[in-house]
Amino acid sequence: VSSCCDIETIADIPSEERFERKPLQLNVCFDEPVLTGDRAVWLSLINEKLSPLLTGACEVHPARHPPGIVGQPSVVEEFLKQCERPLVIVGALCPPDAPVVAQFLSCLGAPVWAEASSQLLSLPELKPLLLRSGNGFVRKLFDQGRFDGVLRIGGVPSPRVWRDLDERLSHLPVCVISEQPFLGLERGELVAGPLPLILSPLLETGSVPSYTVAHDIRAADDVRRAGIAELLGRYPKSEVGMLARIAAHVPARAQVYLGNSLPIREWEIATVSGGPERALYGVSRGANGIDGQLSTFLGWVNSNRKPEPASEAWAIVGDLTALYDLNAFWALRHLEYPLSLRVVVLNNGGGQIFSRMFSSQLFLNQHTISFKGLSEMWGLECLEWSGEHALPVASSDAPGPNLLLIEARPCDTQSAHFWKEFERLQASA
Ligand SMILES: Cc1ncc(C[n+]2csc(CCOP(=O)(O)OP(=O)(O)O)c2C)c(N)n1
Repeated sequence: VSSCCDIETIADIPSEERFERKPLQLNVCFDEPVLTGDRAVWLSLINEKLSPLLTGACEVHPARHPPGIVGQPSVVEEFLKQCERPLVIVGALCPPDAPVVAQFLSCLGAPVWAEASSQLLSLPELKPLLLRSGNGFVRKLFDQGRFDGVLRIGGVPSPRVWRDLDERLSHLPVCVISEQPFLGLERGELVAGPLPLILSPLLETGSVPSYTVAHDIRAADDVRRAGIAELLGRYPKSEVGMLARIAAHVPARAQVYLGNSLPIREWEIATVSGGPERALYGVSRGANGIDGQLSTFLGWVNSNRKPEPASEAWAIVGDLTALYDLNAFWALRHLEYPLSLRVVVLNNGGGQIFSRMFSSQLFLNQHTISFKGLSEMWGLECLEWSGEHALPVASSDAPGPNLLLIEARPCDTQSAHFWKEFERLQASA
């Protein structure tokens, strides 16, 4: 996306904004419920304002990123001065920014809840700070009043607890340090710009206060983490259990792309006992379309650092997501580097993210499609994996771009048991 802007009121719809010749994504958030007259007004205004862009009649200029930093970095210092027990939430980070963020977090010493897309989960120096037992546990800590402020670093986090900060946790102060000028909430302090420009001066001037992770929080997280590891071992054919087995198989420094929908949420649980060391993560979340994700994966690996010999790149996506991009492998011939590509389609027979949101099965788009036909279409090796045996490996490890499609079919019963016990574990005292 070449340019971003926050559209908070109708008057904010940009009329002069100009975009580079690149895909443009507009996220328009409506207050719920959306079926009011306002929606029609919005739609017609958006249409009117943006129609020049859609017809190609707009002038094309380079993107205008805000120069330097938006907001005062001193806001971060002020925010931290007011907090005795902050929680740091780390969303998506650009890989080159991860070291300075890790240094800042180590210095700060506060508990950290990081998404896989933060690139931080496997850093040994952060292990004592990371809370790894999931959304339910963190929500519980909020309910117990264990945090008196939230510092977000990086992209807008996907877990529910982030949105709670606009709802039942709206009394807690929030400060955001991000590359993009988006708060992702209706409130809070924002300092936006290149993260090293914001964080390095704080580190250099010694103005980062020092916190600790409370012993009982550390202990409760460790107990739950061990409990989750035990569940993963007990239900190896559940969806998360199979993801954990995949994670154990992915080599260090591999590129890992997580696509919609559950794999993104499940990966953090699946790697509680450790995932691939120093993996490079790319993530495309539910707010984005589920379409085009396999193509995105191929484009992403092609644009990443030149891989080391025998380097592997893994994509893990849902079945509907894969079905929305059947033509993706066309791009294989354009890959510039020899890579071993592993595309795992987690075939749970539909969009299971909706199974815990809606009572009607209609939302799931259930099916019994097999992905063998897709591999035949593109001449790819395809292996089915029901979790009964070890994860299958490619029959040929010949150098050069090669792609193995793994259709993983989790066991519904084991998945149901896993989630039931997982939720019980989260809720435990
Ligand atoms: C183009 C597009 N259509 C519909 C959606 C709404 N949507 C979000 S997640 C999802 C289901 C994804 O299913 P699947 O890839 O099988 O993953 P699972 O939920 O099983 O993990 C859908 C349809 C979307 N994000 N983009």
